[in-house]
Amino acid sequence: MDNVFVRTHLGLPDLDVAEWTLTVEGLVERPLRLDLAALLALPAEQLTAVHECFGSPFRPDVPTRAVTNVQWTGLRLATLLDRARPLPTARHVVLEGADTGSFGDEDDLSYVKDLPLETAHRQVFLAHGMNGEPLRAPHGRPLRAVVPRMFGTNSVKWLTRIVLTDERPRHMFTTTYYTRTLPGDDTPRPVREVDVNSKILSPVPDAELAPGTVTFRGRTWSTTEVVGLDLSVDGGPWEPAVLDTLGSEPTWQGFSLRRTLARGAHTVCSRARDARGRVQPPPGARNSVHEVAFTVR
Ligand SMILES: Nc1nc2c(c(=O)[nH]1)N[C@H]1C(S)=C(S)[C@@H](COP(=O)(O)O)O[C@H]1N2
Ligand SMILES: [Mo]
Repeated sequence: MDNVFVRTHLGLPDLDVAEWTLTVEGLVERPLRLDLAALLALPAEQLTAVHECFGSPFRPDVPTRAVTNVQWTGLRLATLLDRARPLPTARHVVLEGADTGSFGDEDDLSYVKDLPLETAHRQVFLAHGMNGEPLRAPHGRPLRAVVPRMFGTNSVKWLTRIVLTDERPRHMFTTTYYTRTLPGDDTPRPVREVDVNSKILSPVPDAELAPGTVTFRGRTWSTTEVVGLDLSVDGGPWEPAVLDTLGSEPTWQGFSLRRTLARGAHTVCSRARDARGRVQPPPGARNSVHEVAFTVR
């Protein structure tokens, strides 16, 4: 098994790849239907991007930090949209997966997400490969959407239908759940762009370290480049860590800092600041500063 987390709302679909097709329909001049061979025949591109689960839509303020970096292989949705030729009335792109089932108090649901046409055209990637292998079933075989810089919930797996519409679809996973009101806003908006966030990977929580120098390491990510990553040891002042710059791809960024610490119990907190000036908030938000407790023997 790979180490990438798996999230499903309706369970895995019973999907026969040989029978599977993808359609592009709705407000388009030329509806398309493609099988996997047709998609694999198109020139393949790579995309490396941070992949983060928003967490439970019932508890939007709980930090989960289920996050990784993935190298995807596939093609840009734009290639298919350009072929299908959206009509001037098309404003939204609806992505639908093959999984069906019950969620909350509704039955016979499928997994549906939507994006503004312009955003979908610019950003959505259609992946048939993941970390150098064909996509595995739990991750959406044979084809899934990937929306870089947006929460994983937007990256529809087992993609079967792409529908262009003039209005947003009202649905469990578009307008009922996965909406939130951000600080400074008074309207609930769909859960899309990721928050500025960070995760300390070393030491792991409750680690018992040998005496000497401790190297703190972790990852940080946002919708734009993270330009500052500060650590605070034992509640002390924030100190800048060494931070990797962002390359050309929408990946996470590494950080590290070495410190010599006395024996005993310690804590370390990480706080990221991005190029838009957004800073991780104190505890209580889903992207609050990350704290890890550990001991030096
Ligand atoms: N069809 C479908 N796509 C889906 C989901 C789902 O339940 N069904 N879950 C979403 C959520 S909430 C996340 S975080 C990502 C997780 O992708 P992964 O399981 O490959 O890590 O898939 C998204 N795409
Ligand atoms: Mo998720």
